Amino acid sequence: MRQLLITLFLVLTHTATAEDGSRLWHRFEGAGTASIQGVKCLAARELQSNWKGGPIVLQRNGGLHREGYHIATSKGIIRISASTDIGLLYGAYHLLRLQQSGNAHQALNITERPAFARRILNHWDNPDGTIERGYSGHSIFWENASTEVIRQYARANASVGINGTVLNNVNAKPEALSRETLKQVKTIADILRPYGIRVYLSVNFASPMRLGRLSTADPRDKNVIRWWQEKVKEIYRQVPDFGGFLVKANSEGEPGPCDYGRSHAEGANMLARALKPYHGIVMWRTFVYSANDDDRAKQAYKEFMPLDGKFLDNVILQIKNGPIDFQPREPYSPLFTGLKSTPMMAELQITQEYLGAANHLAFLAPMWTEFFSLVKPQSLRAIAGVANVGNNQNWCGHHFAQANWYAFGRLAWNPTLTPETIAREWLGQTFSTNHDFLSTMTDLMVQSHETVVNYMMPLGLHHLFALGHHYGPQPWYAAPGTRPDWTPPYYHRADAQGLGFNRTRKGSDAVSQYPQPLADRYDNILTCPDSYLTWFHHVPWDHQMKSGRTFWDELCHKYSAGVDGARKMLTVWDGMESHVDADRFADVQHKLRIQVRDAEWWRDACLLYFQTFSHRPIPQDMDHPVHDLNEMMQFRLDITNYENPTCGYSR
Ligand code: GCV
Repeated sequence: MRQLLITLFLVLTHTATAEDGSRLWHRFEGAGTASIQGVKCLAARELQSNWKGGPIVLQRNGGLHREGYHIATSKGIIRISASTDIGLLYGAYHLLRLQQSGNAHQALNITERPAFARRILNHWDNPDGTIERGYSGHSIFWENASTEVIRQYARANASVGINGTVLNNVNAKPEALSRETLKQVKTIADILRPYGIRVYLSVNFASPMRLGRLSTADPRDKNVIRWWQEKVKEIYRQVPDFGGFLVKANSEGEPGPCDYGRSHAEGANMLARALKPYHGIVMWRTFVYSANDDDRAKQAYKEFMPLDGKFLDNVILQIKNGPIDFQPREPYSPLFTGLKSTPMMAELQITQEYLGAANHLAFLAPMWTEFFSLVKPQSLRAIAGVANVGNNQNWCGHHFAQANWYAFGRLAWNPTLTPETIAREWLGQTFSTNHDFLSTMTDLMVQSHETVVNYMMPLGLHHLFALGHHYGPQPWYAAPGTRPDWTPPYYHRADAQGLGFNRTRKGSDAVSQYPQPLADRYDNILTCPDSYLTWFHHVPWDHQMKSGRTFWDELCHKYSAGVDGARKMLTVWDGMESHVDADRFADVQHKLRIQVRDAEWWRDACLLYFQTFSHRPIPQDMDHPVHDLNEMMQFRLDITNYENPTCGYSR
């Protein structure tokens, strides 16, 4: 009974018509009115229900890419052609997107195909329903899963071209491969399949021991090899189009091949051989670091470059966008330009682990297009995004966090889209097509990421977060006994001379992992971009910046600009009331107020703390801190509930 009630609740919360954000960007009002002819498929049904324009014909065209489509208007009829049902579905969603964003009136002649073959969400969902770094309730897959909610999830993904999903946390429990779990995996796969989405699983490398009761998980052991072959066979019996495995090995305490003196390549290849007969792949993560190295930023490169060319062709190395860990801004991971003979995929983080969780408005398309401006999409085989989806009414915890799910899908389909285009499309479908609303809010969204970087960690600063929750600032945190690379001073290195990690040739030499001319550019303090300055340099407090200010003054101005930017977002939103329904208006306003307060908290904590090293005054022409350092250092950052707006402020 309880199960039934919970399921009913979940369905209702995700399908209600109240303005709670549950409809995402699919806010089709009223029934479809058009004549839809041709191929009978899901695309036809979607158009039948929602398209309000002229007649449409769906037709086959075997010459098009498997997932591509062509849309053309001729004599008042729109024709969508594709070689598969999925191509037709993507074409239908393209048309509906044009309709919802007010752009369906002109004659159409559109040909599309995706840039990446695999466009995958990674869910860090645990079997008990909790989500690691999730800020939007519990998992929609595990514990009280609802078929209708999963179907709506599939539809949302398909509408932006996402075609794969890893259902469980990379910190994987061996039980992810139990018979019981695989039954649920089959159920989910059956719901997702009509939407062109394949399922993948994260696996624990020690599963043969913990689940299969073997005495080892050594990838050279015959019994281990057989165990994986049998397990893979069992999976494909249930899910014939299963995508493959995602593996976090020998990272943050997870088991892996190095436990047996074997390399990452040996471990990955053993799994890849088991998957090969079924066309499955292994996505092997490069997120590795140890406490003993002089510079965490260099470690993945050092460990994986010697293995270049040693992986089988159905292994893809999954590399986080930056060399450390999804910081608000990082230079790209040098593995992307270093590896020459190994398939690679980028891992982006949609969930805002380091960007204000579900409390801050931070549109991430600008960060991701910045990444694509340096890492050529053609060099990548696939793309993954760590999902921000949970069972909260609005799916993502913040109405504007939905835009990051949307943007990930759109960029995975076409990484040359601009943040402006994506923001405008999303706003038009989600809120209003009013011209003033669209132009004002597009600007706000596009600037929001820089605003957050400014009030959290400008000028290349990184990892100033409190240990554990990664929400608020604790640049001073260095409790005795804590691993140095888990404390902020390891990264900022503040002292009487200046601030920042010296990664130049005279320092840790991380710059040399980049190709020329970038290595030289980053190595020289005069040519290094301001945005990466303290990432690569220990910058003297009086260093002359390009702006003419000293470094200390520039730092103060950046923090101040961040707070001003957050305040401006709130003011701009306040002016949008007439364009937005009352519920979502109030929700967003409430979150923006938290964001302003958090921005002040970041500015004050960081500047007051760094001032104890710089011994320089905060410039007169900017707002001065409203807190006092001792007071800030006593705040208890007890964030167990990210929806609690007082988080970070309790003593
Ligand atoms: C899933 C960071 C996060 C962890 C995460 C890890 C990873 O360290 O804080 O929660 O674990 O990255 O990406 O594996």
